[in-house]
Amino acid sequence: MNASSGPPTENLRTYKLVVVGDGGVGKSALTIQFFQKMFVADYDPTIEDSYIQHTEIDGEWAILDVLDTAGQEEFSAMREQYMRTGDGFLLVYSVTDKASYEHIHQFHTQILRVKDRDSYPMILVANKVDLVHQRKVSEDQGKAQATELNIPYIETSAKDPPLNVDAAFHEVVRVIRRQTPDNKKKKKGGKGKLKGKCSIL
Ligand SMILES: Nc1nc2c(ncn2[C@@H]2O[C@H](COP(=O)(O)OP(=O)(O)O)[C@@H](O)[C@H]2O)c(=O)[nH]1
Ligand SMILES: [Mg+2]
Repeated sequence: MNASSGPPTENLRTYKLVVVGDGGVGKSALTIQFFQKMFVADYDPTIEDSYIQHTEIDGEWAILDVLDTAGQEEFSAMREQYMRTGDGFLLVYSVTDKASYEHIHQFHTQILRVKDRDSYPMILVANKVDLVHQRKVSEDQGKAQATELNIPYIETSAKDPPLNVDAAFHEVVRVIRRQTPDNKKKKKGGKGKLKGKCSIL
């Protein structure tokens, strides 16, 4: 029997979340702040690791299985593999690094291509907003890109005191939960894609 407090142990849905973005934007700092409630100033940039935790989101317990990605090889089999298995994605850039902001659409495009879908649960995460004097990407620019990609936007800081770190992870789970069977449909009319479309005469 379970004790009355704490998460239930049965029938919990597991959400596989993947944190993507350029190197140095704070993917590991956000992930470790979420799981271990501490800020790591210098986490090895080459370590790719996953973390699992029971979490209650909007009164409903879930298992969050989060992959903190690392590495730059854009078209590696590794990257496609984690994109295939993710249920939801945090697209992270740093507000101090314009290039990381500009690279977001590439991650977005690649995820949709790997998933063969028109949309997929993702959120745009503008990290390092504590560094106000080094800021290169404004809130308006962040929101504009989120609107263009049709995904939610959130500003975070992984540094203590953390800002919106839990909120970012929880929001992706909400987006996954809100998926309707209709927007789970595969991409329609993709050019050159004939699979499953042969008609039987
Ligand atoms: N000031 C500040 N520094 C951050 C923040 N997030 C990460 N950093 C720092 O930025 C550097 C890169 O972070 P890291 O998490 O390793 O980036 P990753 O390569 O995307 O995993 C490290 O020195 C972090 O301490 C943040 O929100 N605010
Ligand atoms: Mg890292």
